[in-house]
Amino acid sequence: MTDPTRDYDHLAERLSDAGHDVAAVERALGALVIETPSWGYGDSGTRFATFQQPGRPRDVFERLDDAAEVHRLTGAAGAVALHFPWDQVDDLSALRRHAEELGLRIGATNVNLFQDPDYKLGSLAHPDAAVRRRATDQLLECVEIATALGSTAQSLWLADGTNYPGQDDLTARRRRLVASLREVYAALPEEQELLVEYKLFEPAFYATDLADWGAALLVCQKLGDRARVLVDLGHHAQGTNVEQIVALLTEECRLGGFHFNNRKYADDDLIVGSVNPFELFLIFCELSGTGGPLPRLTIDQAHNVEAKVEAMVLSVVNLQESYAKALLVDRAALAGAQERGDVLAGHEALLDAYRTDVRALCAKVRADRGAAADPVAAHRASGYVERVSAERGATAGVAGGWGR
Ligand code: RM4
Ligand code: MN
Ligand code: MN
Repeated sequence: MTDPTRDYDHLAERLSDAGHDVAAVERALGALVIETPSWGYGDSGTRFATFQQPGRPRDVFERLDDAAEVHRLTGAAGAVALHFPWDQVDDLSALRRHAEELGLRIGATNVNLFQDPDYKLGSLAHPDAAVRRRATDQLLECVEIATALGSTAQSLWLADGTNYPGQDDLTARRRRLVASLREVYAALPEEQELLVEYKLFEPAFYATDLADWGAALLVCQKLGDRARVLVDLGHHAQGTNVEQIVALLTEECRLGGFHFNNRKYADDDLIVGSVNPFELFLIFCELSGTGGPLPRLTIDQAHNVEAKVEAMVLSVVNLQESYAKALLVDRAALAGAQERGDVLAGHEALLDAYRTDVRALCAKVRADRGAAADPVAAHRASGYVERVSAERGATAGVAGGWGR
């Protein structure tokens, strides 16, 4: 972009001429809220190595500071999802206050039911009733934590499953899981929803208890209206049509939210939109197609080699741009083509929007909100990383995530 103002003027004029309500698109874009994950700011790695980042946050307060920096730059990241016990503190009200002072609110609370040695064979579906009790109590405690923090969602990803055929009874595991979740759902305050995430495999290699959207949806239907499915972009088999899952769950009023990341092979947790931007656009086409409110949109990333805050900023920017493109789909042309059975015209209606360079539009929306026109460049120029590196020290602290 050479001259952002001129680029914007050209684009706005072209879009208006094509019949778009540019002000309405800008309003929708300005209202986008992305939750960033506290666990995405600490060090994380693969099973081979965890590399320490300069300026890595030492605790959840500093993770919130980093999240605030992402929000300052993008204007669209005003909520932070937390993970417990990774983000455990003695004084929850101090944590809530810290978030509010930074202009943030607490997003979904996630419970970690996968690292404790007791959970080796599962948590809510564990064969031993005592372990199930412990896991259920931990989740109930997280419901109370959420209440104290003003969070309105309990987000649940289970590592439960088996590695070998015959290791456990598949039907019995499902019954135990449903029974444990019924107890939690019954204790859920009105203002909280239960988001049920699924994942094809890993850490269980033979059978995962909640392996796909169907398994998650069936459990949600057993629990009640406030139980909804959460889609994580890294949790499907290769080739799965995720946008169709979005359409289906939206239609059933069971799409609770998204965990955005990107992948090439498995649950790679890469920067959003880095590998498959067209899929991301198609997902936003489905999310915004009904005209209803967007579900909870969260980033779930665990970078190992890229700079954390910068990677998060780029993810938010990529989400803004995908959403902007989806808002530019000529819905009337699309519907007309579909009615006429004009296959390529329908496809072109999508491609037209996808190929629009929306960067100047997004830059304008960010600048209007007091954020940065070019957030990555602004972040690099701000000296933020250098400043927090000096404050926090190069090696001090413990990661709130995989790096522990
Ligand atoms: C899982 C899943 C969960 C996240 C953990 C850390 O793969 O995506 O959402 O909480 O990782
Ligand atoms: Mn996830
Ligand atoms: Mn994941």
